[in-house]
Amino acid sequence: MDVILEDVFIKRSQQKKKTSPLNYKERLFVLTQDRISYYDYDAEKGKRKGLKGYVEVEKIKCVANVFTEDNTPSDRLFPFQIIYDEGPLYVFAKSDQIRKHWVHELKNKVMCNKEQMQKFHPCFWEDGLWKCCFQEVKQAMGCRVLEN
Ligand code: 4IP
Repeated sequence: MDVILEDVFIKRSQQKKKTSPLNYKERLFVLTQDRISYYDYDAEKGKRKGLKGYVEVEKIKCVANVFTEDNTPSDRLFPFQIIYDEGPLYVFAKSDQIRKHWVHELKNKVMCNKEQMQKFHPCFWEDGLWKCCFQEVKQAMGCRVLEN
């Protein structure tokens, strides 16, 4: 499949299980026509290693920036979220320009998806609540209208 975009990002663990750890890993993200895939990455050799996960483009319901919190480490200043049925996948770009590029490209690709969200959460889901609206249910309806 042709590669549309490829960049090294930090990603937050999706915490699919209640017991999953909250951690951040450097991964190589590759956008193709159908999928966003992320791979383990050898930074020294600049080489792609094993596939760690992927999200199908047609399952994405929303793509948006996330509000950067105070005292954020310098490698996590440009977060964005890819929301699909599993919840949000949080990704951190190295610059605002790279983030803009990905968000723009992804928004274009998901524009015609069946399930789209009108509202989203502009802050992170963390420690069992949404930091924007303090709702304690992960599936809780977004608290801000998504602008395009
Ligand atoms: C893992 O932590 C990694 O962060 C995984 O990310 C992540 O999977 C796991 O989350 C999390 O438990 P450990 O390496 O310390 O085990 P990656 O796959 O990039 O290595 P996701 O789902 O975020 O890809 P859960 O929720 O899958 O358990």
